[in-house]
Amino acid sequence: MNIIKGCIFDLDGVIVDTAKYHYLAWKRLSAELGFDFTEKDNERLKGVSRMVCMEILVEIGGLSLSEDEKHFLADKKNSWYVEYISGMGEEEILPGTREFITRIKAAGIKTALGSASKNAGIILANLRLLELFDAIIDGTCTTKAKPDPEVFLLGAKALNLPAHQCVVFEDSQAGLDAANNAGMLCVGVGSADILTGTDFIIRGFDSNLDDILNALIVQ
Ligand code: B16
Ligand code: MG
Repeated sequence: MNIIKGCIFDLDGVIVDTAKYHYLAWKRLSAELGFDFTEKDNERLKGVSRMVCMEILVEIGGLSLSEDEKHFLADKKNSWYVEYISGMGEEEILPGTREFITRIKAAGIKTALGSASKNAGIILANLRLLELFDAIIDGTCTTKAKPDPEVFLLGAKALNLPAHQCVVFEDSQAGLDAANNAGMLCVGVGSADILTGTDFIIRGFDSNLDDILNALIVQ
């Protein structure tokens, strides 16, 4: 009996490390605004939407900005980010990821992307991964940021599956909270010292995932 019929993957931190490009662009913006933005600060931006990131930056910099100014600055950051990711290629796919998704598809499992990024389409196209997903739910389809479950519930709907038959792969705490809020199983991608509320935890897709596959899918 198969328990899980759909896998929903986060993008940044699960399929590819775009966090480094987000960091460069937010750091460039903060430098222009006259304050420092550290890698530790960048951790707070993982998995959350662009405008939530902007609010966090405003807090870190102690800024007082109008809504229009925040949107203007977030657009500026995004134009730099898009410039940085334009050179990405297949070599930046995190090790084992393509092979894992190919393997579960061959086992009859449906696949969806569940990302907060409005740039997910460009990134997947650059990585030549678009064809591996049955559905793509990204920041252009959602109105609520993780930890709201919207992105994953839309993913399950697009796959025509109930939430309890889906498992989410996520690297951010906001994303894991979103998966739990959606009533889905979740696999944390990262360290058990940092991530909480996971059903399973993996370091990445280059490790031996047979136990997890057996537990979730092949029973
Ligand atoms: P964009 P994910 C998220 O991607 C990133 O983790 C987060 O840092 C970023 O702010 C968000 O996408 C929005 O990205 O500015 O490209 O729309 O982890 O949900 O795949
Ligand atoms: Mg992520």
